[in-house]
Amino acid sequence: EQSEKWVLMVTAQTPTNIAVIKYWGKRDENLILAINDSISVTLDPAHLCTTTTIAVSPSFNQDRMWLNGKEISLAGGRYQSCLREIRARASDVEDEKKGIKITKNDWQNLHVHVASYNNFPTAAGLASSAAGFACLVFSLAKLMNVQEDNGRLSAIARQGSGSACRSLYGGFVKWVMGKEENGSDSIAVPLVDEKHWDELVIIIAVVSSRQKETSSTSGMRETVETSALIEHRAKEVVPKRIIQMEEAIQNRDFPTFAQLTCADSNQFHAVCMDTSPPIFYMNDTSHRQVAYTFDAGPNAVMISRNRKAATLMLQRLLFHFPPNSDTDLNSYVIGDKS
Ligand code: 2P0
Repeated sequence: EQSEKWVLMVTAQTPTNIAVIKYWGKRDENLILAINDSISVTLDPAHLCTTTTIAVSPSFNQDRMWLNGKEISLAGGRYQSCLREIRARASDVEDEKKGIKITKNDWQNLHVHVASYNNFPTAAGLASSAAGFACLVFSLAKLMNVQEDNGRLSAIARQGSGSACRSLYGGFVKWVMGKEENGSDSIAVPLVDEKHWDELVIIIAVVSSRQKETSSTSGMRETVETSALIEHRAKEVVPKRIIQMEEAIQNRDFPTFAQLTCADSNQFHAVCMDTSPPIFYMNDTSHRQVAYTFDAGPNAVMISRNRKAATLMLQRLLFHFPPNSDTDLNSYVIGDKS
C-alpha cells in the first residue's frame, strides 16, 4: 500500500535560441506549422534560460503552473496540447527508495505542479516562449519517463510555441516545416553541435525589457493575412537562404553567414512593415556592427566571429552606451554559443 503523501519531482534547464533565418507565419495555427523552414543558434544555458521544476503527487487535484513565481492559467490550448501529448506517451516509473510505483495508466489521472523561472525578461522579444515550452516538454517527458528522442519531443514543444522546437538541441538547429497535415514531420533537426563553431560570440544588447506590444502569434497572423511580400519571402527567398546558410555554417564561413543573417533580419522586419497595420519591432537605439539580427522586439543580437571582435565591439558599445546612462540601452547579455 503506498502512502498518498508522496511527491516526485524533476528539474530541467533549457536555453533559448536566436533565429538567423527567421520563422514568421503559420499555415496551421492549432498545430503550429510554419510557412518556411528556419535556422537558429542555441545559446549557452548559463545566460538566457528557463529552469522548470515539475512535481507530481496524488494529493494534487489539478494541473497548476507558476511563471516567475506568479500563477498562470494552463487552460490555453498550447499548454493543454503539450500536457496531452506527453501524458499519452507516459510509461511506468518506479522509485524503490521512496516506495513509489506509477503505471502508464496512473499518469492519466495524476496532476502536476509546474514552477518555471526565466533568467531574462519574459516576452520582450527574447524568445522566452522558446526556452519555456522546450523546458516544459522536456521536464514533463523526463518526469513521465517518455521514451522518445528529441526530434519527436520537438514536435510536441512546437505545439507550445513554434520556436520552442529548436531549443531541444544545442548548436545550430533547423526547424523543418514539413509537409504532413498532422505536423508529424514538422520537427527540429540538429545541423552542427555547439563545438563546431565555438569561436562565435553572441552579444545581446537589451535596448528595452518592456513587454512588446505585438505578440508574435497575432503579428504573424496579420502578416500572413495582409502582407503581399510574405508569400514571396516564404516560397522564393527563404528556401534558397536555408541552403546557403547550412553551407556557410558547415564551412564556418563568417562573411556569408553574416550577410545572410543580416539580410534575413532585414527582410523579416520588412514584411512586418508590409503588414497592415504595420508592425514596428525596432526602436531608434537598434542598429549596427558585425552580424546582427533582431527578433520580435527591439533588442539587438550581435554575433561576432571571435572573442577579439566581441571584445572590441563590447568596448564600443560600453563607450557609446555606458550602463545606467540616460539612454535606455542599459544591459548586455553576453553568451558563448553552446
Ligand atoms: C524566430 N520569432 O524564428 C522568429 C523570429 C520572432 C521573430 O519565433 O506563435 O513565439 O508561439 O509559434 O515562436 C517568435 O514566435 O510564436 C519567433 P508562436 P513564437 O525565432
